[in-house]
Amino acid sequence: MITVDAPRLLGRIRELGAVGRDDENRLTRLAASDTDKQGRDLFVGWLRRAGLDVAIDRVGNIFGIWQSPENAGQAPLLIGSHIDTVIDAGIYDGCYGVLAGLEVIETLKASGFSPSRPIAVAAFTNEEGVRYTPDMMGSLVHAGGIDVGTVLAAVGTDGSVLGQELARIGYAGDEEPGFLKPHAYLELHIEQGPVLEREGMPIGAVENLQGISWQRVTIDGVANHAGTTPMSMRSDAGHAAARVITFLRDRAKGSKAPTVATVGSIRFEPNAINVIPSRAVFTVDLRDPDEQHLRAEEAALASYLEQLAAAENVTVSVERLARFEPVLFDLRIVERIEAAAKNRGLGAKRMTSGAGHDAQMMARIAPAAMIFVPSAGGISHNPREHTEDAELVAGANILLDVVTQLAS
Ligand code: HGY
Ligand code: MN
Ligand code: MN
Repeated sequence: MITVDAPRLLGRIRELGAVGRDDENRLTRLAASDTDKQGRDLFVGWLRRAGLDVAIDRVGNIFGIWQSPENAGQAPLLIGSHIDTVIDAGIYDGCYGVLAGLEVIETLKASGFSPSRPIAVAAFTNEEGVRYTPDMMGSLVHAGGIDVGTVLAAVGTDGSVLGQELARIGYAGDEEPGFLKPHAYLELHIEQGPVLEREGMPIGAVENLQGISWQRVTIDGVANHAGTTPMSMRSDAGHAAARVITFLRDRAKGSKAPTVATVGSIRFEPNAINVIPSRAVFTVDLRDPDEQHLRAEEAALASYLEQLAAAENVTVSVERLARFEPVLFDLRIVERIEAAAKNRGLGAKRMTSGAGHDAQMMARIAPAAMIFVPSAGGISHNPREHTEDAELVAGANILLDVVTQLAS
């Protein structure tokens, strides 16, 4: 059984993981930023040195394509993920899957394997959605779920415009998004949760992915003097926001359903120690594997905000930032993942993905599935994110086996 070149894969994960660090050594490569460009340039250099055709589309999605005259007309097998990161990130989220995809192609090329179809690896633009929303943006465009113009006009949290930033960093490509119609799509990713480690399982065969609802809530009260304004006379946007955060947490924590709720970012105006906040702006991330239940959670929040506005004498407005329904992956590929793990003497667990991934967009246009490897302590979106080298290599070998089968 052929295996991937472990030192090459692990070395590249670490090399890419060193790109985009600030002077406190924190890793941040937000979509279309200068550090994202550095990561992109490094990846494209590896694609070229591997002898792949490099294609970049209008929203900066990067493809490395291995094709031969014999199979050029066939729909390619696509392996993908992302190399943009959150703020103060770990080195594995997204990058592991992209670099393992390249590793699988290089291993197969070197082995003399001649695939029945082209095999390509993709690094999708702005999977994280931290600077521009929605998340999984590049793969969503590729799958036809949002139009190119809307994406290129997206305004970031820093006031930048995505299309201008892509041009500035040299990744406003020529290809029309969606130009590559995959025969099937595979994504290898760290689990980013505690399940595999807790169960001592080295491989996750991901059969579905939960629904995601992102909203921005703006609460407007009245700025007033912190010292002279009686408590009964306040329209305190800051306090109202705190009530919402507590409402969401208590509701999700108390629910029997696996719903999760997160307020990850918040800001007050005028944000001064002795001024009652006139405005609070914060984001709400709600997720649930069941669409009906996710809708019920969104409705519960909406009615809570209505009551709160009256009770606290504030006004509330809500903007939808992203909304993706739960996704089922292709059972035949999930079974191939399980069989490949068994064939290598590795345990595999069927599971749901709690995190969003490009695979959920690609599942709209091709049979898709994901392979997970354990995350130490279930930690991710955190510099302490870690997966053991042996687990990383095992996951890449499962990807190698399934790709070999699907391209034979
Ligand atoms: O939010 C997510 O689940 C993904 O990391 N973008
Ligand atoms: Mn990811
Ligand atoms: Mn992520």
